[in-house]
Amino acid sequence: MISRQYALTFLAILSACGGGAAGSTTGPSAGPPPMTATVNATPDIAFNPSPVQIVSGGTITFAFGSVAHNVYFDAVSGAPADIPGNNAGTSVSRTFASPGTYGYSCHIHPGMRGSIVVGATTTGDTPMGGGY
Ligand SMILES: [Cu+2]
Repeated sequence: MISRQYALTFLAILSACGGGAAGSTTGPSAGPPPMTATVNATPDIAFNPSPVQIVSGGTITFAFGSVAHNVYFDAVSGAPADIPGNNAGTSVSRTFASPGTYGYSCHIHPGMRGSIVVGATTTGDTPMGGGY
């Protein structure tokens, strides 16, 4: 597994930044996006927040409230499995293994859309050439 490498990388980045509150979502956009994030599917017929950023290999948890929603990802390479049906009062997680932008929509409510931006696992670490 690569979790050990992840941990070391994160430690290095955190100490390089210094002083910043780990996991803060209100600070300037320095450092990598988080490993996990929660998207609320709200009774207001919206996904919030959107877009939301995580690192490659990170997990999004969709938190469904009192009004039923579902999540169908746009047909792009690397998109995870859809969350079909009527989901209310539950949470469902999906993992994003590849960098990219993943749009999705609720098929119950036309126009209810969101997007997830999956960044590279590390920023500027060991450039291998032919990168982005
Ligand atoms: Cu919906």
